[in-house]
Amino acid sequence: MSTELLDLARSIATRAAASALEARRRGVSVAATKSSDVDIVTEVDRDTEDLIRSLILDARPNDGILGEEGEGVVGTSGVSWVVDPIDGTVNFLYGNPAWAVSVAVVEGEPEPASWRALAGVVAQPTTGTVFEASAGGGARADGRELQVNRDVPLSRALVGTGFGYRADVRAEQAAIVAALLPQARDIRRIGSAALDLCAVAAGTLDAYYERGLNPWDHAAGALIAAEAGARVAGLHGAPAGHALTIAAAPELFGPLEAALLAAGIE
Ligand code: LIP
Repeated sequence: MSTELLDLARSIATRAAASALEARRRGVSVAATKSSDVDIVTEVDRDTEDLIRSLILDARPNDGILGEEGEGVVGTSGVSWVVDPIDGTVNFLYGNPAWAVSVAVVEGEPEPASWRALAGVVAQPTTGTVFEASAGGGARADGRELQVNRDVPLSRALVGTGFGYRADVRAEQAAIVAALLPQARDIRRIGSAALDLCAVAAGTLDAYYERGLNPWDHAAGALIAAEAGARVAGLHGAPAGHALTIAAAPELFGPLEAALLAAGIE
């Protein structure tokens, strides 16, 4: 089933990515704000999610859907789709290339703590790269097998992270990254959790962590990173999710988790 779902997810994500890229070229403006005046949504976010939803339900009318921009759909099939139509929305608005369409398929409720991820696709239209994975089927980018970087000590690790949209949250996150920075090779803030997780899978980052992610930010990228050999989890063995998502090779995960705890992450 995972292979068929991956094929459908790839078809939907790549079609949505092409539509979003074309809309970007026509010009983009802010349609509304959400948790703060810098947490923006564009009409392209909404239109792209509408396209993805219609393609899913045309193919699998009994599935559930959890998306960033629309109402949840409760399915009867036991399969749900977790969708971020434009991950890296601020990059999309500014014309920076680090944004992607993220489509994941999970078994069970669309809850990170309990779902079993079956397939995931992250399509980055600005580069044409399509990252994908199915449960037990490995991770690939444009047909190339992905593997995380191994045996990298924290002191030589290139670590990705991201920040929330509320100023009080960002102040707390700044203190954490300030404590981590002298312990790592360097920090990268790409601006898309989905692409951060795919970068760990591809070895263009050694590790990634972020607090405050929504299920749609990490659903597909977490499966891709895990299938490329990363350990993807929260603190103390918890599932990856809103509290914290860490992705790294198994031997780097522990030292990074310990450094984050020592920096005061909770
Ligand atoms: C984004 C995440 C990113 C995070 C941003 C934002 P969005 O999702 O992918 O990792 O740092 O603050 O939440 O809002 O572009 O879908």
